[in-house]
Amino acid sequence: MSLLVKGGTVVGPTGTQVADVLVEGEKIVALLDPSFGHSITPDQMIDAAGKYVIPGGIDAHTHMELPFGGTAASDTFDTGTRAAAWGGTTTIIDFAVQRTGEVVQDGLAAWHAKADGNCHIDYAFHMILGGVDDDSLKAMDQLVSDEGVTSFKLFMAYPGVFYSDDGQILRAMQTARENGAMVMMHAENGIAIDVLVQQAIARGETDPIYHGITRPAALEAEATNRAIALAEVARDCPLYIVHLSASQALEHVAQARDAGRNVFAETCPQYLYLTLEDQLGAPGFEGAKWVCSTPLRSKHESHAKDLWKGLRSNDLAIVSTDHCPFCMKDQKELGLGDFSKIPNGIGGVEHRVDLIYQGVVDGQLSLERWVETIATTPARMFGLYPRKGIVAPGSDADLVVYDPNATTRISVDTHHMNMDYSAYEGVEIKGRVGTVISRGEVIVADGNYHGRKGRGKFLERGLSSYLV
Ligand code: DUC
Ligand code: ZN
Ligand code: ZN
Ligand code: ZN
Repeated sequence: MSLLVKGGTVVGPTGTQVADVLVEGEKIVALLDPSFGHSITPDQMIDAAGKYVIPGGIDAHTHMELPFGGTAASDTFDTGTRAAAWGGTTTIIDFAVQRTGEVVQDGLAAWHAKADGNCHIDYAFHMILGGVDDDSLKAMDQLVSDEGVTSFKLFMAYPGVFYSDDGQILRAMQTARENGAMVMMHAENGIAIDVLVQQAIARGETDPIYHGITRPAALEAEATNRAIALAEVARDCPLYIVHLSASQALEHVAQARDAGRNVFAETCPQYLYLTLEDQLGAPGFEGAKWVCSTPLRSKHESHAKDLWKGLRSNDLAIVSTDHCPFCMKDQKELGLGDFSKIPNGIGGVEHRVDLIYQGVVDGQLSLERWVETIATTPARMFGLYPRKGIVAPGSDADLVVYDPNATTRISVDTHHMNMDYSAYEGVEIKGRVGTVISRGEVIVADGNYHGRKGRGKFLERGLSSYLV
């Protein structure tokens, strides 16, 4: 089966070119210069004239079905990967969870059982360590060598749930330094945050907005700095800060990077587009829609502006979503009268490619940097390159034909995520995902869905190509 994506502007991390992209089976086999002419008669042809052809998006941070606060994230691997496909994302890296007290490999097996046969696009796993001890350190080695899981997330937040103390973090970092894995960090000082949360509740400050107010930027910055210091002590263990939201945290990352350290970070669309004031302005309990951790930051500070700058300077390498959706009904509502019981998370896996393209329209990013932050760098950072993340011969034919002249309006009425609201309701974007191809198969075209659950494959990852 051959497929020709004809006449589009192919965008890669280093430049653009008008080319016909020839696909045979699941792979890209050639990029042909149309001005030379060729006589290929493919089985299927897609006209991409006037459009961009980019590698399928890679969302390196999702939480399908994550158990949290007595409920579970509302997208299954079925609904969540289908929504991702609609939005031009053809690979996700989800977080498998070792619950505290559980054997790491059992946690991984449980995640495989959730995803197996249910995914519409390809998928891989990071592993959340719910505790660091001799057994989990040994398990880290085994996952890296045998399971294709080469990154481990630790939490400086959520005492009593996922939390690791500094000694545990240091030991995990030392192990990662030896086996080549990446340590991913949720960097917020959870011990101090819990004090602020208890004090707020005691004062009767129970509305959703107090979630953000009790998680100040200073406590994200402090934890980020501490994680960077611990990684340095672990002989420069590779460290990746997830969902970075605050300017002060970014400054610590930038400083470490300027010193040549093995420190990387991602941000998410919610921190680029949504603010604490949007949440504050919402009536009644509506603010719960935007309860996530790290929290939304104030528009009266320079966070969003600094995050865009960080994306340009590569102090922020990647945009992921931290897709962790909960419905208002029966889920966010668990926190009526007590914000600390609102399950934390925003769903956005469907909108990342569009929302970051809006950064191109707004003059924040180049076309090349758009592709790099949503596809190429995630592939390189997490050991999927060059199979994924690039439009090049030999790579998987994961392609998005992107229409810069169409518009997208985000709404709960039209999205495909299993959520009863949209965090971006009414937002309009210039640009729209057109055709989506996953391993050579057209899964979205002309506003119709042609994919199916179970076609997505588990990807064993190698080590990060960013490590020194
Ligand atoms: N943050 C969220 O918003 N949700 C799930 C976990 C996390 O760290
Ligand atoms: Zn987190
Ligand atoms: Zn710098
Ligand atoms: Zn997360």
